[in-house]
Amino acid sequence: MNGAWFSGWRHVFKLDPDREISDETLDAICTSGTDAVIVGGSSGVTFENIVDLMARIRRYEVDCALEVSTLDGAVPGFDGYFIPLVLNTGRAEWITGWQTEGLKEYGNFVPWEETAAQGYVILNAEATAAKLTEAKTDLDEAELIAHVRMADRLMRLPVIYLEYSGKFGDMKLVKRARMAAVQAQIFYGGGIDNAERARQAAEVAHTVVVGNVIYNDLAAALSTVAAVQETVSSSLQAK
Ligand code: 1GP
Repeated sequence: MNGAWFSGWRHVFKLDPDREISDETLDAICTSGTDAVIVGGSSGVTFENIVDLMARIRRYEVDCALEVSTLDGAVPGFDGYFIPLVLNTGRAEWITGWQTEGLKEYGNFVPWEETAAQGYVILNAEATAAKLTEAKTDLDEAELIAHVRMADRLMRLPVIYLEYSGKFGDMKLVKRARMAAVQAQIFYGGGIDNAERARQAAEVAHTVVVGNVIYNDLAAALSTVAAVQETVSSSLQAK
């Protein structure tokens, strides 16, 4: 797609460094056949809990990336780094403010080839990230497509992340967003808690992110890997 280090990812598990995870569960996640594990969270993220989780994931071969969401959360040693920019907030510090602060401090150490900006559009008002950033979540289709074009065409961001964290989103809207994007890779995350929802998301997004269900129902979480991969391969075959 875009030749980037994450361009082949179809299924991703997201782990929150602020939540406990047993060795058995982590083993199942890292050996599940998922394309990658992203470490990231909206609250309680510290240098220490990121290092701790990274060291445990590093025992496995799976690709592992960090979503850098706090100034002291830039931990070396990951395969790749995502820098979220929240596009649907009126608060500039979440669009480029904190990111610029981070670059002032760590700009000389950024592994640019393995670092990518993510244009976040947060679409669930109840999500912690929505509250934190005061995101305007009630976007209609025209407003969402305008955000996608801003990210994809004007800002040329490599990733647009449609974030419904905690709630399964409107797949019709996600499809419209995907169709409006020309070069960006569309990540979808939120409320995927079974294989059927994973399949539906895989039909409309390039990359499907599964988070919360890992901590509530491991078997259901694991079932999403094959669901996404089968959906991707059947759509490739159909072409
Ligand atoms: C969260 O998009 C991810 O950032 C996944 O969402 O936790 O609802 O699966 P869930």
